[in-house]
Amino acid sequence: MAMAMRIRNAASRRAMSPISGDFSLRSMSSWWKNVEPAPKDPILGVTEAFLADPSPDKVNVGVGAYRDDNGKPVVLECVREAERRIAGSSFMEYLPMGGSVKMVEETLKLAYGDNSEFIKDKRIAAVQSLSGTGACRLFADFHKRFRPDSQIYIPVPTWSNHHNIWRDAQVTQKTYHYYHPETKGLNFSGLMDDVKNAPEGSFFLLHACAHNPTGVDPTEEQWREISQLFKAKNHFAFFDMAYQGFASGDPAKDAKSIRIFLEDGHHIGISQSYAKNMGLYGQRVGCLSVLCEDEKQAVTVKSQLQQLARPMYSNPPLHGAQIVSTILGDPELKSLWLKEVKIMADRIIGMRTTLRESLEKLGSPLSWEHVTKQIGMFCYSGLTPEQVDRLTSEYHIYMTRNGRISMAGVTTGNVGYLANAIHEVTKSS
Ligand code: PLA
Repeated sequence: MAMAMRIRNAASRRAMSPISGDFSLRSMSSWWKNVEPAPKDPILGVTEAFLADPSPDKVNVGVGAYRDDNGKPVVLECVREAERRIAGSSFMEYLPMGGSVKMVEETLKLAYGDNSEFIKDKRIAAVQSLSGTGACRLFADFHKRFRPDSQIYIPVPTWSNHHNIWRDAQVTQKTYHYYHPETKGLNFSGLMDDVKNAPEGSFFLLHACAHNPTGVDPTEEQWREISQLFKAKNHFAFFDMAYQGFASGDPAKDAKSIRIFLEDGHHIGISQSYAKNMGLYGQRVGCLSVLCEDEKQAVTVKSQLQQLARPMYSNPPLHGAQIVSTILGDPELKSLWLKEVKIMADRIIGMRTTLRESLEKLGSPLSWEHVTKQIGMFCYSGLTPEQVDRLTSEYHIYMTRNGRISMAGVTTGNVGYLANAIHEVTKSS
Protein backbone atom coordinates (compact mmCIF):
# COMPACT_ATOMS: atom_id res chain seq x y z
CA MET A 1 0.00 0.00 0.00
CA ALA A 2 2.71 2.45 1.07
CA MET A 3 4.66 1.35 -1.94
CA ALA A 4 1.67 2.08 -4.25
CA MET A 5 1.34 5.58 -2.74
CA ARG A 6 5.00 6.28 -3.30
CA ILE A 7 4.71 5.28 -6.96
CA ARG A 8 1.59 7.47 -7.44
CA ASN A 9 3.34 10.44 -5.86
CA ALA A 10 6.37 10.01 -8.04
CA ALA A 11 4.11 9.84 -11.11
CA SER A 12 2.28 13.03 -10.21
CA ARG A 13 5.58 14.83 -9.49
CA ARG A 14 6.74 13.85 -13.02
CA ALA A 15 3.49 15.13 -14.54
CA MET A 16 4.06 18.55 -12.99
CA SER A 17 7.69 18.86 -13.94
CA PRO A 18 8.53 21.11 -16.92
CA ILE A 19 10.05 18.19 -18.86
CA SER A 20 6.87 16.15 -18.78
CA GLY A 21 3.53 16.14 -20.58
CA ASP A 22 2.89 18.03 -23.82
CA PHE A 23 6.10 19.95 -23.66
CA SER A 24 8.34 16.87 -23.71
CA LEU A 25 6.25 15.27 -26.48
CA ARG A 26 6.61 18.37 -28.58
CA SER A 27 10.37 18.54 -28.17
CA MET A 28 10.72 14.83 -28.85
CA SER A 29 8.71 15.00 -32.06
CA SER A 30 10.85 17.84 -33.34
CA TRP A 31 14.14 15.95 -33.22
CA TRP A 32 14.05 15.13 -36.94
CA LYS A 33 11.99 18.01 -38.25
CA ASN A 34 14.81 19.12 -40.54
CA VAL A 35 15.07 15.74 -42.22
CA GLU A 36 13.84 15.74 -45.80
CA PRO A 37 12.88 12.52 -47.57
CA ALA A 38 15.84 10.99 -49.40
CA PRO A 39 15.57 10.84 -53.16
CA LYS A 40 14.63 7.42 -54.50
CA ASP A 41 17.58 5.28 -55.48
CA PRO A 42 17.74 5.28 -59.30
CA ILE A 43 18.22 1.49 -59.40
CA LEU A 44 16.70 -0.04 -56.27
CA GLY A 45 13.82 2.47 -56.46
CA VAL A 46 12.85 0.82 -59.76
CA THR A 47 12.47 -2.54 -57.99
CA GLU A 48 10.22 -0.90 -55.39
CA ALA A 49 7.98 0.54 -58.12
CA PHE A 50 7.92 -2.82 -59.95
CA LEU A 51 6.86 -4.67 -56.82
CA ALA A 52 4.05 -2.19 -56.20
CA ASP A 53 2.59 -2.65 -59.73
CA PRO A 54 -0.28 -5.18 -59.76
CA SER A 55 -0.21 -5.64 -63.58
CA PRO A 56 0.25 -9.27 -64.69
CA ASP A 57 2.23 -8.01 -67.72
CA LYS A 58 4.91 -6.25 -65.69
CA VAL A 59 8.56 -6.76 -66.57
CA ASN A 60 11.55 -5.80 -64.42
CA VAL A 61 14.71 -5.04 -66.35
CA GLY A 62 15.91 -2.56 -63.74
CA VAL A 63 18.27 -4.05 -61.20
CA GLY A 64 21.04 -6.34 -62.47
CA ALA A 65 19.77 -9.58 -61.01
CA TYR A 66 19.99 -12.75 -63.08
CA ARG A 67 16.81 -14.63 -63.93
CA ASP A 68 16.43 -17.95 -65.70
CA ASP A 69 14.43 -18.18 -68.90
CA ASN A 70 11.24 -18.49 -66.87
CA GLY A 71 12.00 -15.20 -65.14
CA LYS A 72 12.82 -16.94 -61.86
CA PRO A 73 15.77 -16.11 -59.57
CA VAL A 74 18.47 -18.76 -59.75
CA VAL A 75 20.34 -20.60 -57.02
CA LEU A 76 23.32 -22.18 -58.74
CA GLU A 77 23.71 -25.94 -58.42
CA CYS A 78 27.25 -25.48 -57.05
CA VAL A 79 25.79 -23.23 -54.34
CA ARG A 80 23.10 -25.79 -53.45
CA GLU A 81 25.78 -28.47 -53.14
CA ALA A 82 28.01 -26.21 -51.03
CA GLU A 83 25.04 -25.50 -48.77
CA ARG A 84 24.43 -29.24 -48.36
CA ARG A 85 28.07 -29.71 -47.40
CA ILE A 86 28.14 -26.94 -44.83
CA ALA A 87 24.69 -27.71 -43.42
CA GLY A 88 26.17 -30.02 -40.81
CA SER A 89 28.52 -27.36 -39.51
CA SER A 90 27.23 -25.52 -36.49
CA PHE A 91 30.04 -23.01 -36.61
CA MET A 92 28.50 -19.66 -35.77
CA GLU A 93 31.49 -17.84 -34.32
CA TYR A 94 32.62 -14.41 -35.44
CA LEU A 95 34.90 -14.36 -38.44
CA PRO A 96 38.08 -12.33 -37.95
CA MET A 97 37.80 -8.62 -38.82
CA GLY A 98 39.30 -9.37 -42.22
CA GLY A 99 36.84 -12.20 -42.85
CA SER A 100 37.40 -15.76 -43.97
CA VAL A 101 41.06 -16.32 -44.80
CA LYS A 102 40.21 -19.27 -47.02
CA MET A 103 37.59 -17.37 -48.97
CA VAL A 104 39.95 -14.43 -49.46
CA GLU A 105 42.75 -16.73 -50.65
CA GLU A 106 40.51 -18.33 -53.29
CA THR A 107 39.10 -14.97 -54.33
CA LEU A 108 42.54 -13.49 -54.93
CA LYS A 109 43.36 -16.36 -57.29
CA LEU A 110 40.40 -15.42 -59.47
CA ALA A 111 41.59 -11.86 -59.87
CA TYR A 112 45.38 -12.14 -59.79
CA GLY A 113 45.68 -15.62 -61.35
CA ASP A 114 46.09 -19.10 -59.87
CA ASN A 115 49.87 -18.89 -59.95
CA SER A 116 50.25 -15.25 -59.16
CA GLU A 117 53.67 -14.32 -57.79
CA PHE A 118 51.98 -11.57 -55.79
CA ILE A 119 49.94 -14.14 -53.90
CA LYS A 120 53.04 -16.30 -53.33
CA ASP A 121 55.04 -13.31 -52.14
CA LYS A 122 52.17 -12.28 -49.82
CA ARG A 123 52.16 -8.82 -51.30
CA ILE A 124 48.39 -8.42 -51.33
CA ALA A 125 46.51 -6.83 -48.44
CA ALA A 126 43.04 -8.32 -48.68
CA VAL A 127 39.91 -8.51 -46.56
CA GLN A 128 36.47 -10.03 -47.02
CA SER A 129 34.03 -7.23 -47.74
CA LEU A 130 30.29 -6.69 -47.69
CA SER A 131 30.06 -7.60 -51.35
CA GLY A 132 31.25 -5.19 -54.05
CA THR A 133 29.62 -2.14 -52.52
CA GLY A 134 31.39 -2.76 -49.23
CA ALA A 135 34.73 -3.26 -50.97
CA CYS A 136 34.38 0.02 -52.83
CA ARG A 137 33.35 1.84 -49.67
CA LEU A 138 36.17 0.39 -47.60
CA PHE A 139 38.66 1.41 -50.25
CA ALA A 140 37.16 4.90 -50.47
CA ASP A 141 37.50 5.29 -46.70
CA PHE A 142 41.07 3.99 -46.84
CA HIS A 143 41.82 6.44 -49.65
CA LYS A 144 40.41 9.33 -47.63
CA ARG A 145 42.30 8.35 -44.50
CA PHE A 146 45.73 7.92 -46.07
CA ARG A 147 45.66 10.10 -49.20
CA PRO A 148 43.25 12.79 -48.01
CA ASP A 149 44.25 15.37 -50.60
CA SER A 150 43.89 13.28 -53.73
CA GLN A 151 40.77 12.85 -55.82
CA ILE A 152 39.10 9.95 -57.55
CA TYR A 153 38.35 10.01 -61.27
CA ILE A 154 35.10 8.24 -62.10
CA PRO A 155 33.88 7.35 -65.62
CA VAL A 156 30.87 9.02 -67.24
CA PRO A 157 28.55 7.29 -66.96
CA THR A 158 29.06 4.81 -64.16
CA TRP A 159 27.07 2.72 -61.67
CA SER A 160 25.09 5.42 -59.83
CA ASN A 161 26.15 4.18 -56.41
CA HIS A 162 29.83 4.90 -57.13
CA HIS A 163 29.06 8.59 -56.72
CA ASN A 164 27.31 7.97 -53.39
CA ILE A 165 30.13 5.81 -52.09
CA TRP A 166 32.96 8.25 -52.73
CA ARG A 167 30.73 11.19 -51.69
CA ASP A 168 30.01 9.63 -48.32
CA ALA A 169 33.70 8.81 -47.89
CA GLN A 170 34.32 12.51 -48.59
CA VAL A 171 36.74 11.92 -51.42
CA THR A 172 36.58 14.64 -54.07
CA GLN A 173 35.24 13.26 -57.33
CA LYS A 174 36.31 14.15 -60.84
CA THR A 175 35.05 12.50 -63.97
CA TYR A 176 36.65 11.10 -67.09
CA HIS A 177 35.15 10.55 -70.54
CA TYR A 178 34.13 6.99 -71.23
CA TYR A 179 31.10 6.61 -73.46
CA HIS A 180 30.31 8.09 -76.83
CA PRO A 181 26.52 8.52 -77.19
CA GLU A 182 26.69 8.85 -81.00
CA THR A 183 28.72 5.72 -81.64
CA LYS A 184 27.28 3.98 -78.55
CA GLY A 185 30.84 2.81 -78.00
CA LEU A 186 33.95 3.79 -76.06
CA ASN A 187 35.20 7.37 -76.22
CA PHE A 188 38.78 6.18 -76.19
CA SER A 189 40.43 9.45 -77.18
CA GLY A 190 38.39 11.37 -74.58
CA LEU A 191 39.36 8.83 -71.95
CA MET A 192 43.06 8.99 -72.84
CA ASP A 193 43.02 12.80 -72.84
CA ASP A 194 41.49 12.85 -69.38
CA VAL A 195 44.02 10.32 -68.08
CA LYS A 196 46.80 12.45 -69.58
CA ASN A 197 45.47 15.70 -68.15
CA ALA A 198 44.81 14.44 -64.63
CA PRO A 199 47.44 15.52 -62.08
CA GLU A 200 50.24 12.94 -61.65
CA GLY A 201 49.41 10.27 -59.13
CA SER A 202 45.62 10.52 -59.41
CA PHE A 203 43.22 7.76 -58.41
CA PHE A 204 41.03 6.27 -61.15
CA LEU A 205 38.04 4.00 -60.79
CA LEU A 206 37.98 1.46 -63.63
CA HIS A 207 35.34 -1.17 -64.35
CA ALA A 208 37.37 -4.34 -64.86
CA CYS A 209 34.85 -5.81 -67.31
CA ALA A 210 31.21 -5.56 -68.37
CA HIS A 211 31.03 -1.84 -67.69
CA ASN A 212 27.86 -0.80 -65.91
CA PRO A 213 25.69 0.75 -67.35
CA THR A 214 27.10 0.89 -70.89
CA GLY A 215 28.17 -2.69 -71.60
CA VAL A 216 31.16 -1.14 -73.38
CA ASP A 217 34.69 -2.27 -72.46
CA PRO A 218 38.05 -1.23 -73.89
CA THR A 219 39.65 -3.82 -76.18
CA GLU A 220 42.75 -5.66 -74.96
CA GLU A 221 44.93 -3.35 -77.03
CA GLN A 222 43.22 -0.29 -75.55
CA TRP A 223 43.70 -1.63 -72.02
CA ARG A 224 47.42 -1.93 -72.80
CA GLU A 225 47.54 1.67 -73.90
CA ILE A 226 45.59 2.81 -70.85
CA SER A 227 47.96 0.88 -68.61
CA GLN A 228 51.02 2.43 -70.26
CA LEU A 229 49.62 5.92 -69.85
CA PHE A 230 48.78 5.22 -66.21
CA LYS A 231 52.42 4.23 -65.77
CA ALA A 232 53.71 7.37 -67.39
CA LYS A 233 51.43 9.44 -65.16
CA ASN A 234 51.95 7.34 -62.04
CA HIS A 235 48.18 6.99 -61.55
CA PHE A 236 46.56 4.49 -59.20
CA ALA A 237 44.04 2.09 -60.75
CA PHE A 238 41.18 0.85 -58.61
CA PHE A 239 39.27 -1.89 -60.40
CA ASP A 240 35.65 -2.56 -59.58
CA MET A 241 35.05 -6.12 -60.77
CA ALA A 242 31.40 -6.82 -60.03
CA TYR A 243 30.78 -8.99 -63.12
CA GLN A 244 33.73 -11.34 -63.47
CA GLY A 245 32.50 -14.09 -65.80
CA PHE A 246 29.47 -12.19 -67.03
CA ALA A 247 31.22 -10.52 -69.96
CA SER A 248 32.71 -13.52 -71.79
CA GLY A 249 31.42 -16.40 -69.69
CA ASP A 250 34.99 -17.08 -68.51
CA PRO A 251 36.21 -15.42 -65.28
CA ALA A 252 39.88 -15.70 -66.34
CA LYS A 253 39.22 -13.87 -69.62
CA ASP A 254 37.22 -11.22 -67.84
CA ALA A 255 40.20 -10.46 -65.57
CA LYS A 256 42.33 -9.54 -68.60
CA SER A 257 42.34 -5.81 -67.84
CA ILE A 258 43.65 -6.51 -64.35
CA ARG A 259 46.28 -8.95 -65.59
CA ILE A 260 47.55 -6.35 -68.07
CA PHE A 261 47.97 -3.80 -65.30
CA LEU A 262 49.74 -6.40 -63.16
CA GLU A 263 52.14 -7.32 -65.97
CA ASP A 264 52.98 -3.65 -66.29
CA GLY A 265 53.92 -3.47 -62.63
CA HIS A 266 51.05 -1.37 -61.28
CA HIS A 267 50.14 -1.51 -57.63
CA ILE A 268 46.40 -1.73 -58.00
CA GLY A 269 43.33 -2.11 -55.82
CA ILE A 270 40.43 -4.46 -56.64
CA SER A 271 36.84 -4.81 -55.50
CA GLN A 272 35.39 -8.27 -56.15
CA SER A 273 31.82 -9.41 -55.70
CA TYR A 274 30.09 -12.78 -55.75
CA ALA A 275 26.63 -11.22 -56.01
CA LYS A 276 26.26 -11.79 -59.73
CA ASN A 277 28.71 -14.50 -60.76
CA MET A 278 27.74 -16.86 -57.93
CA GLY A 279 24.23 -15.52 -57.53
CA LEU A 280 24.95 -14.69 -53.87
CA TYR A 281 23.29 -11.27 -54.01
CA GLY A 282 21.83 -11.16 -50.53
CA GLN A 283 24.73 -12.96 -48.87
CA ARG A 284 26.91 -9.86 -49.31
CA VAL A 285 30.18 -11.58 -49.98
CA GLY A 286 33.13 -9.97 -51.71
CA CYS A 287 36.73 -8.94 -51.27
CA LEU A 288 38.83 -5.81 -51.25
CA SER A 289 42.49 -6.20 -52.13
CA VAL A 290 45.39 -3.80 -52.46
CA LEU A 291 48.65 -4.89 -54.06
CA CYS A 292 51.55 -3.59 -51.99
CA GLU A 293 55.30 -3.20 -52.43
CA ASP A 294 56.18 -6.11 -50.18
CA GLU A 295 54.80 -8.41 -47.51
CA LYS A 296 55.52 -5.97 -44.72
CA GLN A 297 53.53 -3.22 -46.37
CA ALA A 298 50.70 -5.66 -47.10
CA VAL A 299 50.48 -6.61 -43.42
CA THR A 300 50.37 -2.94 -42.48
CA VAL A 301 47.73 -2.03 -45.05
CA LYS A 302 45.59 -5.01 -44.06
CA SER A 303 45.75 -3.95 -40.42
CA GLN A 304 44.41 -0.54 -41.42
CA LEU A 305 41.63 -2.01 -43.56
CA GLN A 306 40.59 -4.08 -40.56
CA GLN A 307 40.76 -1.00 -38.40
CA LEU A 308 38.32 0.70 -40.77
CA ALA A 309 35.99 -2.30 -40.75
CA ARG A 310 35.90 -2.76 -36.98
CA PRO A 311 33.85 0.34 -36.02
CA MET A 312 31.58 0.00 -39.07
CA TYR A 313 30.49 -3.64 -38.94
CA SER A 314 33.18 -5.34 -36.84
CA ASN A 315 33.51 -8.42 -39.04
CA PRO A 316 31.79 -9.67 -42.18
CA PRO A 317 29.07 -12.33 -42.43
CA LEU A 318 29.97 -15.99 -42.31
CA HIS A 319 27.56 -18.00 -44.40
CA GLY A 320 28.26 -16.59 -47.87
CA ALA A 321 31.99 -16.84 -47.24
CA GLN A 322 31.57 -20.53 -46.35
CA ILE A 323 29.67 -21.11 -49.58
CA VAL A 324 32.37 -19.44 -51.67
CA SER A 325 35.29 -21.21 -50.01
CA THR A 326 33.51 -24.56 -50.24
CA ILE A 327 32.96 -24.11 -53.98
CA LEU A 328 36.32 -22.67 -54.91
CA GLY A 329 38.25 -24.99 -52.60
CA ASP A 330 36.90 -28.10 -54.34
CA PRO A 331 38.03 -28.65 -57.94
CA GLU A 332 34.80 -30.43 -58.90
CA LEU A 333 32.52 -27.75 -57.46
CA LYS A 334 34.69 -25.06 -58.97
CA SER A 335 34.37 -26.53 -62.44
CA LEU A 336 30.60 -26.84 -61.94
CA TRP A 337 30.58 -23.15 -61.01
CA LEU A 338 32.53 -22.23 -64.15
CA LYS A 339 29.99 -24.13 -66.25
CA GLU A 340 27.11 -22.36 -64.56
CA VAL A 341 28.66 -18.91 -65.02
CA LYS A 342 28.99 -19.69 -68.72
CA ILE A 343 25.36 -20.77 -68.93
CA MET A 344 24.26 -17.46 -67.39
CA ALA A 345 26.49 -15.38 -69.67
CA ASP A 346 25.37 -17.34 -72.75
CA ARG A 347 21.70 -16.93 -71.93
CA ILE A 348 22.20 -13.18 -71.77
CA ILE A 349 24.13 -13.14 -75.05
CA GLY A 350 21.31 -15.15 -76.65
CA MET A 351 18.72 -12.66 -75.41
CA ARG A 352 20.70 -9.78 -76.91
CA THR A 353 20.44 -11.42 -80.31
CA THR A 354 16.72 -12.12 -79.91
CA LEU A 355 15.97 -8.59 -78.72
CA ARG A 356 17.83 -7.05 -81.64
CA GLU A 357 16.25 -9.39 -84.19
CA SER A 358 12.79 -8.75 -82.78
CA LEU A 359 13.24 -4.99 -83.10
CA GLU A 360 14.53 -5.36 -86.65
CA LYS A 361 11.61 -7.63 -87.59
CA LEU A 362 9.17 -5.04 -86.29
CA GLY A 363 10.67 -2.68 -88.87
CA SER A 364 12.29 -0.32 -86.38
CA PRO A 365 13.86 2.58 -88.23
CA LEU A 366 16.68 2.74 -85.68
CA SER A 367 19.89 0.75 -85.51
CA TRP A 368 19.98 -1.81 -82.69
CA GLU A 369 23.46 -3.09 -83.45
CA HIS A 370 24.68 -1.93 -80.06
CA VAL A 371 22.36 -4.39 -78.32
CA THR A 372 24.54 -7.27 -79.51
CA LYS A 373 27.84 -5.36 -79.50
CA GLN A 374 27.65 -4.44 -75.83
CA ILE A 375 28.56 -7.08 -73.28
CA GLY A 376 27.78 -8.11 -69.73
CA MET A 377 24.55 -7.77 -67.87
CA PHE A 378 23.37 -4.50 -69.33
CA CYS A 379 22.31 -2.94 -72.58
CA TYR A 380 22.62 0.81 -72.68
CA SER A 381 19.76 1.18 -75.09
CA GLY A 382 19.81 4.86 -75.94
CA LEU A 383 16.18 5.22 -74.81
CA THR A 384 15.51 8.68 -73.38
CA PRO A 385 14.11 9.19 -69.87
CA GLU A 386 10.77 10.17 -71.44
CA GLN A 387 10.68 6.99 -73.50
CA VAL A 388 11.48 4.96 -70.39
CA ASP A 389 8.63 6.72 -68.59
CA ARG A 390 6.26 5.68 -71.38
CA LEU A 391 7.48 2.08 -71.21
CA THR A 392 6.66 2.09 -67.52
CA SER A 393 3.34 3.91 -67.59
CA GLU A 394 1.92 2.28 -70.75
CA TYR A 395 3.60 -1.14 -70.73
CA HIS A 396 4.56 -1.80 -67.09
CA ILE A 397 8.18 -2.25 -68.12
CA TYR A 398 10.54 -1.13 -65.38
CA MET A 399 14.10 0.06 -66.03
CA THR A 400 16.39 2.86 -64.93
CA ARG A 401 15.69 6.23 -66.53
CA ASN A 402 19.12 6.30 -68.19
CA GLY A 403 17.79 3.70 -70.64
CA ARG A 404 19.73 0.80 -69.15
CA ILE A 405 18.11 -2.58 -69.74
CA SER A 406 19.17 -5.43 -67.48
CA MET A 407 19.50 -8.17 -70.09
CA ALA A 408 19.53 -10.67 -67.24
CA GLY A 409 15.81 -10.00 -66.78
CA VAL A 410 14.95 -10.57 -70.46
CA THR A 411 13.51 -14.01 -71.23
CA THR A 412 12.04 -15.95 -74.14
CA GLY A 413 8.67 -15.18 -72.58
CA ASN A 414 8.99 -11.40 -72.37
CA VAL A 415 11.44 -10.45 -75.15
CA GLY A 416 8.70 -10.05 -77.78
CA TYR A 417 6.60 -7.87 -75.47
CA LEU A 418 9.67 -5.79 -74.60
CA ALA A 419 10.72 -5.36 -78.25
CA ASN A 420 7.23 -4.33 -79.27
CA ALA A 421 6.99 -1.76 -76.46
CA ILE A 422 10.43 -0.34 -77.29
CA HIS A 423 9.41 -0.12 -80.93
CA GLU A 424 6.18 1.70 -80.04
CA VAL A 425 7.95 4.37 -77.98
CA THR A 426 10.86 4.87 -80.40
CA LYS A 427 9.41 4.49 -83.89
CA SER A 428 8.64 8.17 -84.36
CA SER A 429 12.03 9.37 -83.07
N1 PLA B 1 29.92 -2.33 -58.73
C1 PLA B 1 29.15 -2.28 -59.84
C2 PLA B 1 29.73 -1.74 -61.09
C3 PLA B 1 27.84 -2.75 -59.80
O1 PLA B 1 27.09 -2.70 -60.89
C4 PLA B 1 27.31 -3.26 -58.60
C5 PLA B 1 25.90 -3.76 -58.50
C6 PLA B 1 28.17 -3.29 -57.49
C7 PLA B 1 29.46 -2.82 -57.58
C8 PLA B 1 27.76 -3.79 -56.14
O2 PLA B 1 27.25 -5.02 -56.09
P1 PLA B 1 27.21 -5.83 -54.71
O3 PLA B 1 27.44 -4.87 -53.62
O4 PLA B 1 25.84 -6.40 -54.69
O5 PLA B 1 28.29 -6.83 -54.85
N2 PLA B 1 24.96 -3.18 -59.36
C9 PLA B 1 23.57 -3.66 -59.45
C10 PLA B 1 22.84 -3.62 -58.12
C11 PLA B 1 23.54 -5.09 -59.94
C12 PLA B 1 22.89 -2.33 -57.36
O6 PLA B 1 22.67 -1.27 -57.91
O7 PLA B 1 23.16 -2.44 -56.16
C13 PLA B 1 22.86 -2.80 -60.50
O8 PLA B 1 21.70 -3.08 -60.81
O9 PLA B 1 23.50 -1.88 -61.05
